[in-house]
Amino acid sequence: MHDETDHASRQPDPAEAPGQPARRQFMKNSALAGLAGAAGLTLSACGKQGATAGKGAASAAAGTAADAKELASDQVPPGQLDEYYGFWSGGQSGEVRLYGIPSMRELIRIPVFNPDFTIGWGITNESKRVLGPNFPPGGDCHHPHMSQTDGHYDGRYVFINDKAHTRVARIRCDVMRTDRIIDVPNVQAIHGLRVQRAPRTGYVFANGEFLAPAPNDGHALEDVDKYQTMFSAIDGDTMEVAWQVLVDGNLDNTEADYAGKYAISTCYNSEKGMDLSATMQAERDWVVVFNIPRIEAAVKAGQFKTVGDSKVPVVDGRHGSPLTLYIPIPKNPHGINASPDGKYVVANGKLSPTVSVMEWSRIDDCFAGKLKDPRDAVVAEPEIGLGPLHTAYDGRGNAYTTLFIDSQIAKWNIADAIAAYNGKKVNYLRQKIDVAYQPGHCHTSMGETRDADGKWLLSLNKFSKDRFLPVGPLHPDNDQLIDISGDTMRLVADGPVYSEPHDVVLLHRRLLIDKVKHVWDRDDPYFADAIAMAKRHGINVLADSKVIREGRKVYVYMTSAAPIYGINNFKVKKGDEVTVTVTNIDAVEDVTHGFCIANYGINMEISPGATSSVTFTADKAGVYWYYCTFFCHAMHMEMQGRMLVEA
Ligand code: K7E
Ligand code: CUA
Ligand code: CA
Repeated sequence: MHDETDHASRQPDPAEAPGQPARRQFMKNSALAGLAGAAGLTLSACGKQGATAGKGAASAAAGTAADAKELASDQVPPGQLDEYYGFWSGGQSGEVRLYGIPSMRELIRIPVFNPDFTIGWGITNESKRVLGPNFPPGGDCHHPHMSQTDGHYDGRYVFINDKAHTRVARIRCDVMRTDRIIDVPNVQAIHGLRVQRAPRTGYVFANGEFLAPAPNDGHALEDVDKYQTMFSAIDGDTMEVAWQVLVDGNLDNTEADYAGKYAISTCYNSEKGMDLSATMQAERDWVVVFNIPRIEAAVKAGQFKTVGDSKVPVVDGRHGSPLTLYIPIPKNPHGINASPDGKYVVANGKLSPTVSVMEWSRIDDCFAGKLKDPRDAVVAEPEIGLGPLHTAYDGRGNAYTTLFIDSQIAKWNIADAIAAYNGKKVNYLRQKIDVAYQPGHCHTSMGETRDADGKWLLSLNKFSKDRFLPVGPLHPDNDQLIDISGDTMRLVADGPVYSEPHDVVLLHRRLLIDKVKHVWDRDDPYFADAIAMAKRHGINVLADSKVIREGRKVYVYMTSAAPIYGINNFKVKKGDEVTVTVTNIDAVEDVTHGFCIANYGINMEISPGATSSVTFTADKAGVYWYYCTFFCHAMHMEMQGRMLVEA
């Protein structure tokens, strides 16, 4: 484990200081006073209960301690708004969840890869246009990231991967709805995903994780030497794969620089191992840096091939290519995170207790041939603790690294780590805080942009064990909110979450609050197909409620205005293909209607101003009531009608 750490001296661990209570007792309330004494701190308020006391009471409780800064509160009083938006990966659910921070209240869920009966995702024609005709039944989301312009969040889109089906999705932030999902060809399992920061997004970078033959058509099943994977750049505007880069080894997480020149990915399987022990043979794997201008030039010059049916240009970025740089990194590295000052990028060692700090300008020098050894791009390799997975930043020169095995987050200083690497006797470790338990990602408020503001840190813990009421063998994850605004990290709140959000982004509300629509625009492209279809039938969806038959196809157009549909009943024949198009003409904020046909497996949401449509076969004769599923009016229960299906 302690390989490759010649430069990293073992540092005194602040969490193991003598006199510090054992970490189990740490969590017991009786130990809080002791901790405050031992650490020279006063905890002005503790967690949800104490923090409600408000400014005055909290300051009074803080007394005369040296660090009198009051503990920030997760409490957001009734009627007040959270300061931050949080986009949570929904993990295996295939959705994205929108939270308010610091309250950690779930605001809405955004169905992405998953069917969702609340809004009819996977049922409506509008959602099927996004999901595709034969969409798989779910997804495995890891990495949500918002589009950026010049290293600032720009509030346009959030992109997210689906590892389970090798897809990438885009969510429109103005309506919080998924508007594109694409399959990424020639690879298997998109894991790492990041966006180009500058000049804008631009590209969405996506790592193909698993090694397989390409095309993966049954040839070379046992011929492991022929297995490969690729790095993909997707055009964030068109959602088409712009190019792919064939690499050595596999690809885990990815990151981009702040200049728009590089993307960089970790590889834990440089061995091309086919089982666990084989992937752990090498003391160093690597990160691979992608030189975007050079790759674009190579594609332009026709220096690419294509694979199978795919038309995507594939350039060769394996060892020796001028398009890539392989930097050896210990050992099975996982997360990779660029610092918000635009200078450094940190690979997290996982099986090594170290993280590797690389400087972008030295990566420039490696590509330019001024530095011969790719390891010269490494400017520090501090020993942090056991199982470093991901790192986040506060914009004040400090980094926060999750330690999966230690169940801690380590705060360390980048400049001091570089000084230590250069032989200076400095302690780069600032603090370690226990988290409960086994953290994966951590993320700071605005921390992946130039606007990193160092207020909040979220630790996304895989295990919650004893932290919540027992709920059966499947436990929630525990996302912990940590105040990092002062010199010391302080735990503020625990938040149970349904499995398994790997990652989040936290952004200040000012970036989105005015961009989010309160009702749909009538000319929104999201339902433009339904409007075009109505036009072909001579229908004005805002006024007309009408049934049109074309052979075995029946088109039912109706308005919805609380508490009544424009059509009270319609008649079709068994076997007809029926398309129901409902337009919510209550263009009033928050007056949403639903349209559910009992015993027909159909439900869809029609938000104010929207048009929603669904096509199905009327395969059962009889009387079927349709009704409104969103409580919209005192007479909501009476908002109903009948579909009469003739035998
Ligand atoms: Cu570390 Cu998929 Cu980002 Cu999980 S990955 S933790
Ligand atoms: Cu419309 Cu309930
Ligand atoms: Ca390895």
